[in-house]
Order: sequence, then structure tokens, then C-alpha cells
Amino acid sequence: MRLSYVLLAVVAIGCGGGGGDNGYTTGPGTGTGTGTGTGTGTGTGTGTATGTASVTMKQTDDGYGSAVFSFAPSSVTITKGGTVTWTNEAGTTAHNVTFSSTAGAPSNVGNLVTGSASRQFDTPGTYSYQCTNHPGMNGQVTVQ
Ligand SMILES: [Cu+2]
Repeated sequence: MRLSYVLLAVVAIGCGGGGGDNGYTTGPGTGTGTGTGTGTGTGTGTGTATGTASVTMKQTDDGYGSAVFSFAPSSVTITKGGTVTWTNEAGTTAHNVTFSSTAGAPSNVGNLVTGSASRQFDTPGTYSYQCTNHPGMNGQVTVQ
């Protein structure tokens, strides 16, 4: 009998010793976040070469009462198979487009007083031309 009481007391003490920790911990909260982003961009670029170009057969005054004729712009660049259109702006004086070399060049544009004329260029290269009516009235078409 006496031994049993002792054993019970020992057991009780043993259990009581474990009561100090409830098993929970608390602390400051921390959080981390991550973000991801994606971006897409589209861009288009154009160089100097386009499928079509327009050239004006221009008439200006030199300031002393004399007309000055020119192709404006004097130089254009188009892509292969592109078209150049010449327009006589003033519509009073005949101009033509005569290519310096016929190799690869389209047919010449004859004297044009009003309106416009177009030519298609199928062969890459540089084509110089002039208006034979007016010395110094020159232009150039580059085909890429
Ligand atoms: Cu001319």
C-alpha cells in the first residue's frame, strides 16, 4: 500500500512538469510578394524605300522673272516593282522624263503639260533622268 502512494506521487509530478509549454508560438508577421510582368511591343519601321514615290515637275521663279524648273524631290528610292509618278504642277510648260540609260529603265515619259504619268521599275539599280526641254532639270530613281 505504501509503495503505491509513492508511485502515484512520482507520476503526478512527472506530468506536471510538462505543463509549461502550450506548443504555440506567435511572432510578428512577415510577408513577401513577388510580381512578374511581361510587356510586348510592336514596331514598324520604314526606310526610305517604298513601293511608290511621287515627283513633282516644279516651276518656281528665280526672283528675276525667269522660271526655274526642277524635279522635286530630285531623288527618290523605291522598292523593286515600285512605281514613280511624275506630276506637272504648273500645267503650263511641257516637261519630260528621259532616262540617261535605257538598261533596266522603263520607257521615257514624253512631254507632259498637264496631269501625271507613272512608270514601274522592275530592275534594281539607279536611274538618272532629265527633262530634255530644260538643261539642269535632272532627277534620279533608285530601285532597291
Ligand atoms: Cu522640263
